Amino acid sequence: MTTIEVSEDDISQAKELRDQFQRFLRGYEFGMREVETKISILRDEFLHDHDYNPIEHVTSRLKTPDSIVEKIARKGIEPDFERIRDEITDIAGIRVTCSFVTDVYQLFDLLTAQDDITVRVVKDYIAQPKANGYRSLHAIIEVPVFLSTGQLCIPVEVQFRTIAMDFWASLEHKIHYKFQGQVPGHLVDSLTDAAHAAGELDARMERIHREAHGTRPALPAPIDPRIVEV
Ligand code: 0O2
Repeated sequence: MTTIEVSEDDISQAKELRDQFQRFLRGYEFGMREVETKISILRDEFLHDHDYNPIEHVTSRLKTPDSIVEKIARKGIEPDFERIRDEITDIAGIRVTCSFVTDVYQLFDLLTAQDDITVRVVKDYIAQPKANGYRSLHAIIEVPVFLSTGQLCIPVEVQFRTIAMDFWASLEHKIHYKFQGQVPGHLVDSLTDAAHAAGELDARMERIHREAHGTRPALPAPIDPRIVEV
């Protein structure tokens, strides 16, 4: 058996690195909370002032340290906090599930038009679905977080989707995981068909909703032009 000598210095350096990493991740947790609050305020305001709730549910998650390390290695990123903040933009992730496609775009517009939000990237997989049929509107936004030590600008990935898109993505994710990415061709085809059916269902449900309730009050137009990158 080989023994490894670990000096006091090594231990204190490892502890310092661990503390820095925990501080780094806390910034993301705070940024995520800021964005969650914004979304929850929009939801409450809608409910009270328009008697309508455009949001079905909101979930959020912080990437685990293991998953961050795996992505650093996969993307060949220098293990430096600033580089990681620049290159890994989905450490904090929020998923907003809406009833209808118009709600998806309205919420996106209302959130990204806020003065303290900077939009870094938008990927509109609803306008241009992925080849497998995946649909959702993704935005990487930056939100300021005010700490005792100063201000941080935290990137948060927000995915907006409908219930039908969420149902599809959840099943596709499970199948992808079960087959470790090697999904048999017939299942890939079935999933793509199901994605088209989900898209048609979204359109039908929205038509029925409009017929039943009429057009909802017009909401403000987006202030910032969209940065679209797919
Ligand atoms: P998790 O656990 O949801 O976070 P990158 O993030 O840079 O590696 P990319 O392709 O630039 O990859 O990002 P993109 O297109 O914005 O998509 C990233 C996230 O969108 C994924 O996160 C999924 O949540 C979701 N997503 C994208 N494509 C698909 C798809 O085909 N099926 C499903 N079910 N979800 C998808 P993660 O990190 O994969 O997982």
